Amino acid sequence: MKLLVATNNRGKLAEMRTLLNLPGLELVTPLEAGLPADFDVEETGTTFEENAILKAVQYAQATHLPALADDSGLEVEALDGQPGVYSKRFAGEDKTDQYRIDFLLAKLPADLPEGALTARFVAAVAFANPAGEVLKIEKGFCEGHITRHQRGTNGFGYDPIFVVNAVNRTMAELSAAEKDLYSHRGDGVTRIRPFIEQYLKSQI
Ligand code: ITT
Repeated sequence: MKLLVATNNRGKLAEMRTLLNLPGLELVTPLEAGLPADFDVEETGTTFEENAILKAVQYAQATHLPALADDSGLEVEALDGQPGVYSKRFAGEDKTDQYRIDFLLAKLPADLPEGALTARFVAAVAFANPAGEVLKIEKGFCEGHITRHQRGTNGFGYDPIFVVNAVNRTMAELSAAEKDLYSHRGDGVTRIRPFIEQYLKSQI
């Protein structure tokens, strides 16, 4: 069965490939499914779930393939949960990951010690059938805190400034396999994977 990975984000796509390495499942990118390179879904929701559903539905309808979408972001307690669903756009449109990191660090209250900069990564993953009906949605989390001294070069996005509490290393210092084990995306996809396996069996 073909499954469209409904994302334009290369980092997410690479992680999804490992997390969804299931016998009989062929992962297809939007380009491979014939969508134009500028195909995009307007993320008008105010929650991760709403945006994941918007993406899963519109990508499935556009390709007539089952689609899995991820909407994710970073919630920083000292910033009242920002940037949250606006993690990509928070610092303005079309910025680099480094620009977004610097922008976020500049917003942190100067008096808070690093250990108090509690944060978490959140991912909502939604599965839609080829008719664009959402059949399953799950959420995943990763608890940690922000460091003002970025470390590591793996991963993408805010990974270099997010310290994973469980291992006391930044997400960007983790190998790909370690990130899958601890990350919000790993958590969310692991939760939805049994459903995808079941759906796959029902299609044979
Ligand atoms: P798609 O909508 O095409 O999937 P996107 O990058 O626009 O790609 P989102 O709207 O879900 O995805 O925005 C998520 C942003 O949150 C992403 O661009 C990163 O800045 C950040 N983010 C999400 N997951 C992350 C991770 O695992 N590591 C670091 N940053 C992450």
